[in-house]
Amino acid sequence: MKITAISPFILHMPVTGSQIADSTHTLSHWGVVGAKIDTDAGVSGYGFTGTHAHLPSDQLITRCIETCHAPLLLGEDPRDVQRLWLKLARDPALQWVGRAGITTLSHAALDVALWDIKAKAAGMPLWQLLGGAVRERLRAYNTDIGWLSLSDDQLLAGAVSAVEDGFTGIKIKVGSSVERDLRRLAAVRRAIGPDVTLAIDGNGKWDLPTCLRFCRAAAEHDVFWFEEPLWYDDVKGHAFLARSQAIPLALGEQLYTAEAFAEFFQQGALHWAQPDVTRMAGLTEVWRVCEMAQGWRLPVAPHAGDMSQVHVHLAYAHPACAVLEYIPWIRDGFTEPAEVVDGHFRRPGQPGAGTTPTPQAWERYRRPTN
Ligand code: 0YR
Ligand code: MG
Repeated sequence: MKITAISPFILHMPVTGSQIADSTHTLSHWGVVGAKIDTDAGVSGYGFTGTHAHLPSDQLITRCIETCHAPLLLGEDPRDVQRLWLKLARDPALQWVGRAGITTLSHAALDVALWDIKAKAAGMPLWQLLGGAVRERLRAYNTDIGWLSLSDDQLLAGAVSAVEDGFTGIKIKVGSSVERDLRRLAAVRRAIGPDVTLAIDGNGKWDLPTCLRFCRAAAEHDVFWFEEPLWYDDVKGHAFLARSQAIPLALGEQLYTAEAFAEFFQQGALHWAQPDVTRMAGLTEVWRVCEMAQGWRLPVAPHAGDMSQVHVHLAYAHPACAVLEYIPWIRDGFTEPAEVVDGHFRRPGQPGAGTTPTPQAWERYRRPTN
């Protein structure tokens, strides 16, 4: 089998409501930015990274796909995913300009598209190709009810209705002010009762003293994890925070490499690893992080840059993945949407990686790639 064409694409799909905000970003659309890879066998694969739908920066990614990475893949056998991963990651010219950033996001999309082809060619859903399912059911947690842009009333109504819908876990955003966030955390815990897991996500906004003050008061609400309390790369700060208070720490959605995760593991600076196939160089690199987490006997909760279209396959196949994030923004744009029934992700049945867009989404959300 040979790769015959690589076509970049940009889709901008609307979020729930008109816009949402966390501590650092406000957005109205999720960017699904990636590539379709065609082969001489009639099989096509799709892969994408996730962005905040900022067209000029999305076009940097599609340009990297088109002019830098695609020429390295044309004519190759797409099923050689590990060899092709190395070919892209270790290309001397690209390594010089970026071991993280645009080049990695481009690589992420292409690596997933290759896995999609390999699984489709094998006639299997990706989880099966990865070794088969290690669990009967995969627990979902809902993030889409917890945005900082929601009023207190909206937040509480959303949390209660998610629990009524069957979710046994939710996550709310923090990082506005300690007082407001503590008030909302306490109110949500009261509304959902003691049995639902409740995580919080700071998106890297606060400094260490603010986190210490917040955690002292937050601990009584049984916080499942505190995600990205500090700046993404601050290993020392997270290591200190992990040791000085009781709430478990989660992070990784902004880390690009397995080496970056290795540092956090070695320093005891995280409890939950949150790699993302759309941020790291694809599933190939994220699998390494899952293996590393397993070695440290720590759980993985993949981050929803792909809105769980691909991670649902990973999480059914890898024993370290304990729970998966649910945000329904883009699911209807795919031929097999990530679907939660009774608080658990349905196991995908279609061959591939879950990345094939519907013709309707293709028609409706497409934006120019240059
Ligand atoms: C909005 N999930 C996250 C969204 C979300 C972000 O910036 O991208 O909140 O990806 O942190 O855990
Ligand atoms: Mg997060």
